[in-house]
Parts: sequence; C-alpha cells; structure tokens
Amino acid sequence: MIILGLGSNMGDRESNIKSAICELNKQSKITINKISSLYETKPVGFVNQPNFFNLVISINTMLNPHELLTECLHAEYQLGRIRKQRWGPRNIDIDILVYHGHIIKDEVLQLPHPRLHERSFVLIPLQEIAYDLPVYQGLTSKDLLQTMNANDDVILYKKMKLDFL
Ligand code: PH2
Ligand code: MG
Ligand code: MG
Repeated sequence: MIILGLGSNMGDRESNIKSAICELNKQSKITINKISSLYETKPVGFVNQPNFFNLVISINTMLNPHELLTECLHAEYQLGRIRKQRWGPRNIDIDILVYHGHIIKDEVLQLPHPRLHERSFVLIPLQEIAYDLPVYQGLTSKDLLQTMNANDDVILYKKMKLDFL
C-alpha cells in the first residue's frame, strides 16, 4: 500500500486539501483508492500556529518513490505552496508516509515517514483506511494508537465526498 498524508493550516483549509487531491488525481499515473475523513488537529512541533486539517489517502501508482515525491511537490507548487518555516504554517503539505515496504533514507526522502508512529493526526485517519497495515516496526496504526494517551488533539471534522473521483 502507498499512503500519502495531507495537511493545511492556512487559508481555506478544506478547499486546499480537496484541491490537492484533485491535482494528484489529474496525474494519469496516480490512482486514488481511499480517502479518510477530514480531521481538525492541534499543531504538533511548533505549537503557536493555527489548527490543521489533516487526512490520509491510499493510492496506486507505477511511479517510484522519488518520482512520486516529485509529483507531490508539483501538486503543492500548483496550489501556490507558501511555507516559510520548518513545521510552521502552510497552505498545503503532501507527504509520502508509506510506500509498500520500502525503506529509504536519503537527502530528499525518508520512508516510512520518520515521525509517522508518534503523530496521532496521521495514525487516527490511517486507522480508518488501513487499520491492519503494519507501518512501524511491524505495528499497525491500531497497535500504535493503543499505546498512546487518549487526547482531544484530533477531532473528526467531516466525512469526505469528492465528486471528481
Ligand atoms: N505538519 C507538520 C508539523 N505539525 N501538526 C499537525 N497537527 N498537522 C500537520 O500536518 C503538521 C503538524 C509538518 O509537516
Ligand atoms: Mg509534513
Ligand atoms: Mg512535506
């Protein structure tokens, strides 16, 4: 399975996320399979910034991980990505979280995503669309969430229905 995580905390957050999915869907080599619900989430890392909207999607593609990264960056660019500060506010962020079982660590890409296992804003939507997928040291999102403290940092905002898919 290939999983992407999307996030936005500037401008019209819902519309930014929908437009990003629409951009990815335009790429003939990417097929979108599943989309989680949309969640409103407290910022992690740099906390003094607006709440995010986050969701995750599963896709199929023949693109290799680096080609897929290029497509994600292209979609961010098409949406006029504004991002000044690491972990700071951004109108759109598209991250590759998991690419089948690939393990990659180079200057531009690290897979699986290095902070995936500790981020409930990723694990909670992931549990919706891939509860039995091992994502970190053989553990599933469900396993990982069980060991985390319950919190109200990730709130279901709405189910997603996209007419262009
Ligand atoms: N992305 C970050 C840093 N912090 N916090 C939330 N809630 N959601 C994000 O997508 C997010 C974040 C860096 O990419
Ligand atoms: Mg990110
Ligand atoms: Mg990113």
